[in-house]
Amino acid sequence: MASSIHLFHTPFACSGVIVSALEELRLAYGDTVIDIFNGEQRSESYLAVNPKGKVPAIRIEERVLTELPAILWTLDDQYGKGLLLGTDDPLQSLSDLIWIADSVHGTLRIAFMPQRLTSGDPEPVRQAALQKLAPMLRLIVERLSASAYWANEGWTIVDVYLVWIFGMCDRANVVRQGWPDLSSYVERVAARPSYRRAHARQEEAMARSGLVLPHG
Ligand SMILES: N[C@@H](CCC(=O)N[C@@H](CS)C(=O)NCC(=O)O)C(=O)O
Repeated sequence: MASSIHLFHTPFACSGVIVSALEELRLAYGDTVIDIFNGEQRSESYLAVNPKGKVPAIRIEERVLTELPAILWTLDDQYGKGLLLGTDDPLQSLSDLIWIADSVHGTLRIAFMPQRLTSGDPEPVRQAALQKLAPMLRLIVERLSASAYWANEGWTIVDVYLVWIFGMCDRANVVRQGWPDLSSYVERVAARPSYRRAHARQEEAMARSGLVLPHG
């Protein structure tokens, strides 16, 4: 029997990685848009779903899951068996997802919104985050410059998360000096049918909810 899946997300935020995963697996799901740009993640009704006050959250049957790596592992395990994380070494994909979600995304968030961490001048906080981020991004771009996808065996959902990270880098004004040209990598990942369906689905969710992205 098909399971009931409901995603709480903000179009084109990191929750878009989960939309891509659901589309890759061709799963049917309902969704609720959470407007994180206007504080809806801290509303009483959403905190009842995810007390951590972040998107994404996903309800599969009666269970609510949060944290991108845990959600992706669960979707792969229950519905994909390697379709998201690859078949060669899914545990390595999980480990990489945890590193991206925790270290890379976590540090990038500080570079993007340093004012959240200080009531004083945010610039030194931003600079410290950028400095911490630099070796992580170097590791990522060097690896991608030598292979078509993050995993040797080919596309995994890790690539979708990395493409989202690169978009965030641009919004956080991370200087790409010394980086190899990643445009063909980004185009390759964005050309995947599930990515395109996920894009359309998020556009549709935006139109339905009236959400406006602050960064256009
Ligand atoms: N550790 C969480 C992080 C999720 C996260 O950072 N979500 C952002 C959107 S990309 C969010 O909800 N931001 C709202 C806020 O921080 O108030 C995960 O892996 O799912």
